[in-house]
Amino acid sequence: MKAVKTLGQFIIEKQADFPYAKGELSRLLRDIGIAAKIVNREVNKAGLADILGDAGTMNIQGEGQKKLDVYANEQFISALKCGGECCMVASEENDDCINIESDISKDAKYVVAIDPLDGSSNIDVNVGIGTIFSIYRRISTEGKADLKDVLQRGTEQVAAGYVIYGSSTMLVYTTGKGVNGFTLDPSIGEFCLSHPDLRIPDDGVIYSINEGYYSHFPDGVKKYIKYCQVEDTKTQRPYTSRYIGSMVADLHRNMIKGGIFIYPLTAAAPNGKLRLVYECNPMAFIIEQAGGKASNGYNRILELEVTELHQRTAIFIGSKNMVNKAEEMMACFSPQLIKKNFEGEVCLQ
Ligand code: AHM
Ligand code: MG
Repeated sequence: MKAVKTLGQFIIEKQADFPYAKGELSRLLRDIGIAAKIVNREVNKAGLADILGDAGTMNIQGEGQKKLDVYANEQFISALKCGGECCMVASEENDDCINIESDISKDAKYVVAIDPLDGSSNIDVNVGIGTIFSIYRRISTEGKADLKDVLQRGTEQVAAGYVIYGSSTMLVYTTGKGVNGFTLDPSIGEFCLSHPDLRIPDDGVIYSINEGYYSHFPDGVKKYIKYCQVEDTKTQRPYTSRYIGSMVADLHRNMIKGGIFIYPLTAAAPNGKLRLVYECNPMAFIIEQAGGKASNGYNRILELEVTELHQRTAIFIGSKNMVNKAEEMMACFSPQLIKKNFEGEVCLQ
């Protein structure tokens, strides 16, 4: 019988790769794993416990918060506070960064950016949802950690990961040395290594995009969608369209099977919908570490300048050759032209 390796054992084993590491990052990852298990327990009870539906509040982006959004946010923040390895948290659900001012956290080296529950619109209908997290080393040297600690380029991430609450619950993470996936075994309450050294195929046959917005996409995106739909046996086209509407679930599937996920600029969201700091950068880090590619259509996501906590971006992410092809088609239409076209459009919102 194959020996089981838990997330905790794996993290300790990997710490040996960094001889001068003091175990802080390992403990931080462990804290995130614990919070993920607590959130998973509630997600699994959704429908039984009074946890479905709207919380009756809005986040800074004007999006209605679900009860589970709020619950997950509280759980992750509380785990990070109690763990003592994180001095500041930035969350999709909070307008500003949260300084952790406990005695055990005062010398903490790390800041965490998090989307506690991504894919909120799927919460009430038993469809896969996720948590996305990104870890940076604090760069400010005096006083409390501040905004600049979290406004670092994606290339500066120390670790990133996601949890997918799906048909089974998985935690997938990278510290810049490949990607590993752990499945939660509910019988022992532990994440166990199930997907060592995850690699995304260079090519795929799945494209994932909300085609309902087709008429409001930039021309380069329309051109790429048409390319996906054209018959060509050599490149296995037409491709298959798969879109769940939960970035974590869509990307997890595409990472395993090969595919591209696109959330472009649209007339309704001229700066993109997805957030750079706690959605796109961590996912880009993971996908690149798995051998894939992530771009805003023109430039590498991880190199984009970060100026705002809740900054949005377009994203084209997944199998390397598919993203290259999409970029090739975007190159025919400059970002300036896209903006100009949007200005002439009727806004959806
Ligand atoms: P959320 O963070 O409010 O849940 O929104 C992010 C989600 C992504 O998971 C998903 O890819 C996208 O929004 C779906 O948006 P749309 O419904 O516009 O296709
Ligand atoms: Mg989100």
